[in-house]
Order: sequence, then structure tokens, then C-alpha cells
Amino acid sequence: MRIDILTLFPEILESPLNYSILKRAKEKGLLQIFLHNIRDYAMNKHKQADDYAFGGGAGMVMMVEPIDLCISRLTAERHYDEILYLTPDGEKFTQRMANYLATKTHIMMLCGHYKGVDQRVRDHFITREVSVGDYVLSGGEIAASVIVDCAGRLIPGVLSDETSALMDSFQDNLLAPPVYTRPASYKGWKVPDVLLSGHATKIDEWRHQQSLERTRKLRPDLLEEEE
Ligand code: 6GU
Repeated sequence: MRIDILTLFPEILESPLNYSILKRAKEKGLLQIFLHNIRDYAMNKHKQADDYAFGGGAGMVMMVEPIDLCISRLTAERHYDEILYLTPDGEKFTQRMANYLATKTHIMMLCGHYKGVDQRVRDHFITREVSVGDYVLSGGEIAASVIVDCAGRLIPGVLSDETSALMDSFQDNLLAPPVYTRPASYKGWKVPDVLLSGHATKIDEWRHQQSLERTRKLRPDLLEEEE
């Protein structure tokens, strides 16, 4: 999968996508991430990529031309399965959407800043508008890193069998069960006997039961959701 991210602040994204699972995904050649500084496509003499809003009001709006130039250069080179705009008024990002994105080969992401982008960008280039939750971030970069991290680890071949995503919270609308490691007793705090029993079926049943209980207690809303 190739992901192109358009941003006014590429530095924000340089670190978070270069560790742990995503680092390995890149090293294995399963994930490529390209950062594009929208300011590099600003044609006027001040390299200006944002301007005051027509009609007045506080805050700057990201200009259509530099974004058009950047997107058009990329789409001339390859077809993009989705061109996402990251914005708090977008569709809420979910594990389901991550699963979907992980099956794609070329994705573009546009990070909004300030008051956002000129509406004509949204009207003419964007295929999907995505939010990571009902709160406002100062820009789309952190949201982009959430989405890339989440989808990137689901690309086939990235996770080994032991770290399989099938066991993740949310993958089946259930929270993950509790986990333990050595020692089996610490300060008298004991690991549940069943996990030490070596009885695989019983362990699976216990974990499923724990998942259900946790979900009922902490996130009953997940059990009511439609699949
Ligand atoms: Cl995608 N962008 C911003 N700026 N804030 C957000 C968001 C995105 N998702 C939730 N809050």
C-alpha cells in the first residue's frame, strides 16, 4: 500500500509512523508513506498556502490552487482508490473503515488546518471525509497518523500469526480479554488458573466470556450495534 499525505506540517508526521509495527511494514516493503508539503505548491511570491475567508470571520482557509497542483501531480502518476480529507465534520473513523482501507493500494490523505480547506477542494477532489472522533484537533496530521497506524498494521503480511488482528478489541465488536505474563503470582495477585491449565478449548471459552463481560460492563453500546 502506498499512502500520500498532503500537509502544511510534514514534520508532525515524520516520527509517529516510523516505529514498531509500521516500521517493520515499511522495511518489508508492504507500506510506503510519502509526505508532501502543500506550501511547496504555492505559486505566489510569499509561498502562501492559506488566506482570509470570503465573507469575513476569524481564521485562515487553505487555498484551492496549491492543493489542486499537488493532488493533480499525484493523480497524473497513478489512480488513487480514495482521497481522504481529515476533518472533524467527517464520517467517524472505525475499525471497519480501517479494514476497508487496508485492502487498498493507493490512498491519498489531505490534512486540514485552521478553518479547513476551500470548499471547492472538497467538492472536486475528495472521495471521503473522515473524523477520528467528536473533538477538535488543531490539524488533521494527528488524525492521519491514527488512520495510517490503524490501517497499516492490517495490511496482509504486516502482523505475524502471534499478533494477529483477529484478537483485537473491536474486530468483532467486542473488547479484548485481559492478558497476563510471568510471574504467575506477584505479591499474592494470582493469574487465573485456567490460563495456566494448558487446556486450549477452556482458555478460548474463558477469553470469550471475559470479552463479553468486559464489553457488557464498559461498552454496552458495542453489543447493540448492527454488524
Ligand atoms: Cl480528522 N481533524 C481535526 N482537525 N480534528 C479532528 C479530526 C480531524 N477528527 C477529530 N477531530
